[in-house]
Amino acid sequence: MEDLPRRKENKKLYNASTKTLQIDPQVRRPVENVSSKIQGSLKGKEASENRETRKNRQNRQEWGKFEGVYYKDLQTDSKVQKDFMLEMAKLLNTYMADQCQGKVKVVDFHHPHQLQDMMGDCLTVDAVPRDLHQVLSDCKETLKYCVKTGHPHFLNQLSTGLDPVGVAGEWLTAAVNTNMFTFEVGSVFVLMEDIILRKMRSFIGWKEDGDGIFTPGGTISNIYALMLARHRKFPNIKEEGMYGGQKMVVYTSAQSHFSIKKAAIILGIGMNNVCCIPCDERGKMKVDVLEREIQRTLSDGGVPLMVNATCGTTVLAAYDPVDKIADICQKNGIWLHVDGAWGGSALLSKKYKYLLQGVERCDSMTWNPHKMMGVPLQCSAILVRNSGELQSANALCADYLYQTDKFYDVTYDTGDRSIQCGRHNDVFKLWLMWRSKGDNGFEDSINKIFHLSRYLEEKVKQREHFTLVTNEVEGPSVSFWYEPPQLIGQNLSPTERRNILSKVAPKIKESMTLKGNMMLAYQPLGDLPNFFRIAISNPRLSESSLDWVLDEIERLSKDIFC
Ligand code: ABU
Repeated sequence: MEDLPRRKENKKLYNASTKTLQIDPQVRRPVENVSSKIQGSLKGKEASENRETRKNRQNRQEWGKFEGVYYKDLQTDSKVQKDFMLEMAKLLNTYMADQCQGKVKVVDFHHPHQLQDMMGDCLTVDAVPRDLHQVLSDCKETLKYCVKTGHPHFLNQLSTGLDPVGVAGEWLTAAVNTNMFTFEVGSVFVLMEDIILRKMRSFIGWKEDGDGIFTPGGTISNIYALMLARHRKFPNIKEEGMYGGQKMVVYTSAQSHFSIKKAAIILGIGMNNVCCIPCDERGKMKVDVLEREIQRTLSDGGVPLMVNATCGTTVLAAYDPVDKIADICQKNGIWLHVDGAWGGSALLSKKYKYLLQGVERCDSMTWNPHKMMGVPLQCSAILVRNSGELQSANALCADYLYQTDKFYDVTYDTGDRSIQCGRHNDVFKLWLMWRSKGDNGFEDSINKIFHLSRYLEEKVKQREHFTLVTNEVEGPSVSFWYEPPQLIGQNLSPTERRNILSKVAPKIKESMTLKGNMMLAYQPLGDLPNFFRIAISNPRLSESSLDWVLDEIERLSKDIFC
């Protein structure tokens, strides 16, 4: 891949006389410039073919033996298959090692159609097969543009890091390529799922048999919870639908995840019947308001269906007071769901499990090991206190799949409790990591993640021009504003200051992404203007890498706002 001309990245954006931040049109639209340069020198298909030839030349020495060797040869020659897979393993191993050691950039960002131009023929799929040399080159080229989510400076999401055992588990899962719906094909993985779900339930504090299933992410887990709540209250909806029923109301904090509203939409409850309870300054649900809203629903003739208590909100990582919410749910006979997608893993730590105090009183809990436990995406579980509820809500007993006259114990055919038919095996990588780390290893990781977040919180407190959004950080996410000194001391009204502040984080984010050396998240929250969020889920991070991130924010800001 030739080095393309880089765009001019930063311009002075603050206009002191008008007290505004300018959006530089050159920075906003770099793509056309770069792409027209490419197209000016090399035209269309010819250009793309030339690029492919160049790339092939570079890779020829490495993978020369695969030239003229095709997919069909993989199927007939076991040596070809073995050599091909070994080359892939080498490629992926280098990819993982380089990013985890911070040897490469976090991202080599290009706008969509720029990337399309650059990758050229690597992206098209047509009638003629490519040889395996090309296939390996395609993989290498693809990896070049992937965001390096295992890099110590990738802090953009709640899921970060790259666990080698977890990745090995995912490889094995892909190689086995089985389905989880029945024991006859899911086999040992069905047993592992049972063991891991039991283990997770035991960390919640449930002693009895319960229920659970791995799902394609926290949103789906939350949808399951609402479906179960509805099924318990109105079991006939499964057959009859919801025509003419009573209005059902779901309660969740204003800072909870949007998936609660999605669940209400999907299940026909309606997003306007999701009552968003305001939060205190730390982002925790105000329980007195919850109680009032439930009474209001009852006096209006509605049915309070479910309360969702978030343990680890998406932005501030706040934990709702589960115990107090459980009191209210118990008094009013309401299903209590805990969305612990982000913060549920604190249960693995004796030091931090207090954050979920009362969790054993909930009816269901979402817990995403692909976040704080560092399991490769995707790995999310819905855990249910009472056994049989998933089966009762979902079972259709398809007799081509879940025959009751099979020769083995069909209670191990777990698929009918799912809303899916075919289901990916998400448990093996988690099981393998749990085998290799043990409870103690996971506890150490969680403690380290929390320690790092406390360290970062302290550093943000100490640094000039950095301000924490909340002074009492609970989960391992640290949210803060950075106010460039160039903007401070200006004679700004609060509104002007707020308007400028709201543009600072997006501008610094743009700059870091184009430079490619780190990625952080930013967002507004209610009335609060944009701020950075650093969520820590990679236990391989160090204090010095976090210091570097704060330094880099200052450096980038200097370039932009000087
Ligand atoms: N499901 C919430 C994910 C949000 C994030 O990774 O930033």
